[in-house]
Amino acid sequence: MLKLPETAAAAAERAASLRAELRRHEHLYYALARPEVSDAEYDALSRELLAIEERWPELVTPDSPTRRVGGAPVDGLPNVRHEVPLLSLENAYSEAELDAWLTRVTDRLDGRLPEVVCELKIDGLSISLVYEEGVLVRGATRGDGTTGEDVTPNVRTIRVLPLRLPEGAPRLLEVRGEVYLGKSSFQALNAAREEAGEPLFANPRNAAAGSLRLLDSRETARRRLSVFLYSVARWEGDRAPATQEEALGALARLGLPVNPHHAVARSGAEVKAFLAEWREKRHTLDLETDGAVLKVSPVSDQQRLGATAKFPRWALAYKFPAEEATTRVTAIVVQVGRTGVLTPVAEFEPVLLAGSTVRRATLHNYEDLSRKDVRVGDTVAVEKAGDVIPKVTRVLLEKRPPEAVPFEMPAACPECGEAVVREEGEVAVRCVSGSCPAQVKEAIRHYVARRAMDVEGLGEERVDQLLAAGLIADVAGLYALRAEHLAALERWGEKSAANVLAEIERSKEAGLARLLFGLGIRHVGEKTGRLLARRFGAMEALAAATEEELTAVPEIGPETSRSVRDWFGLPANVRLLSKLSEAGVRMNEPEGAIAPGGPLSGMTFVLTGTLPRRTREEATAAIERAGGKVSGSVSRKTAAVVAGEEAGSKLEKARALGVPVWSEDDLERAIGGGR
Ligand code: 0OX
Repeated sequence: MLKLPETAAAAAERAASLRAELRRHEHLYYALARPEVSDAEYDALSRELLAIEERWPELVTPDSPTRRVGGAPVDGLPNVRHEVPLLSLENAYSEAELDAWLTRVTDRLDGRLPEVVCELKIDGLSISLVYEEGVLVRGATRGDGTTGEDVTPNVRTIRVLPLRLPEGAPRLLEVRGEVYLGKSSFQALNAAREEAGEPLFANPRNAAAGSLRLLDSRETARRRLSVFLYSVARWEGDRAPATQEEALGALARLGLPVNPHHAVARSGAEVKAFLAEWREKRHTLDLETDGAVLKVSPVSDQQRLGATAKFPRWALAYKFPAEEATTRVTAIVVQVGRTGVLTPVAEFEPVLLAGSTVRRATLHNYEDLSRKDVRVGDTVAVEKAGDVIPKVTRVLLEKRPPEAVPFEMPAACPECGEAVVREEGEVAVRCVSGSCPAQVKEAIRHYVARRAMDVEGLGEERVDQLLAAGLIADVAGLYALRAEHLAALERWGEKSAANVLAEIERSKEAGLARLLFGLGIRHVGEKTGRLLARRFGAMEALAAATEEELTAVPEIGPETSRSVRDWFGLPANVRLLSKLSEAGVRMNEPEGAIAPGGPLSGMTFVLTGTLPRRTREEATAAIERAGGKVSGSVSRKTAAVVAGEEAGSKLEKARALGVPVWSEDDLERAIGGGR
């Protein structure tokens, strides 16, 4: 049972601290995709806050995390109002909570437990689809349950989803379901992102959410999203289903994808048998499930039970307990990443966890490690909660051998032996040596990535080969490679050697913006690379810029400015730039690429819909090269809204404000024809 604070003052203090804690976890989960606690731990905090707010209503604040049902819609995608709101589900984490729900349902239905449909709960992202006269006309995310985001063009790219229903479909059908990414597609997507030097998704759920909410549906189409539909929100037409069981059957008959793993239970025991069956078996599926959703089947009983402010009373999400196993730590090794950050990793005796054998788990950083005080020889609990990445949750202190000593982070980099540093206010310990082999490899991979210098044909394996053969020691080494060196390597032929050399040659013209991104300067991503290139025009001017001049560039903060200054302050980096320049790598933007006084200078544009020829990124780059800016929202100051097919509310807003609407051709003419 929850223990409430004794006094109102203590309650106020506890509520404030719970709110701060919940917000921090929300940020970690939604914004950073790096949750520190399981859903169950989050819910426990949330329930405690709710209990305090119920007992002391005067403590409720309108922005309390308990007042919010889901993520608020973000800028960029048009909003849509849901005709029938999407409620959330009440969670149960134990058999006792499940029993309490079964009892509540039974009591409210005069002592009778109706049939309960048990469905595996897919860990994805809720979606609402509308079919009018059998045609898919709208797909929307859940948003806050009342207003979601219009993702129709993206939903249309999901292959398993029919765009048109067969004869006999109801006049109007609104169905709800879950968009997800299969485990294998998730792994393939992350592998490709790694290859391209792009940040990885933490788990399939985040990858699915990120993919569905892209502004460019062509990119969504490449992501192999799937969907399972599980409920009827509106059915206008004959033969509306009278039970959840019939609804699933009707959806399947209309050709809509329905999860085949569901069952009808006629008693609490049958519900539990379903849960027991799937607790382990779920790991054999190619999708992530974190529990089961139990639904009172007859619609008439659903209506009698009704809903609370947040949840339908007739449905419950039963979450499987986080998978936990215990094992012994055999070693703690320290890995060095591209940015030089040292990450401690626990290696342990192989153990079966959530359907796969795990041998190691990240300990995140030194702070995390010392807080948990994990030592070699310790027996630890390892958990895999929703995430694919296992983590060490705690040490079983009673099993600690007497000789176990606290782990110390090395003072020198395990890869290159140089001293490591820990910057003030940062948890990360890093190696700052520019010649550290671990960093060199990652630096090269980042440099050749598609969005940086775009050298095709140099994947991880080939970079490893070049390094092992001693053919390159830094990115400048790429430009000294010769065909005969490459052709002599295993699995390379003359043709692939020639192709890669041509790509390397071509990369010399990539221009300053890409080069800055490719150099891997901390805090300089693609966009910052473009901003700096536009402001300074040439590497020399940037190298000479003071921190104040850098901070004066709109959207460049003090952290980035300092990092850029620090980077140019290291002699090894200056030497690297001279080598690149001597090799013929362009140190400014190609002629006319970025025009401070360009044809669009001082003008802000908003893009909406799908343009016929350019992706959103390409259009943005073209506008920026011509001196213009791109913003996410329309205002009176917007120079023009560039609209393509499927343009949404931004187009309406532009018309309402009298902002000019351009086609891609209009944009082309304004820029002067160049891409
Ligand atoms: C899932 C899932 C989620 C609609 C009616 C009550 C809640 N993640 O698999 N939600 C629902 O049902 C909603 N069913 C599911 N299977």
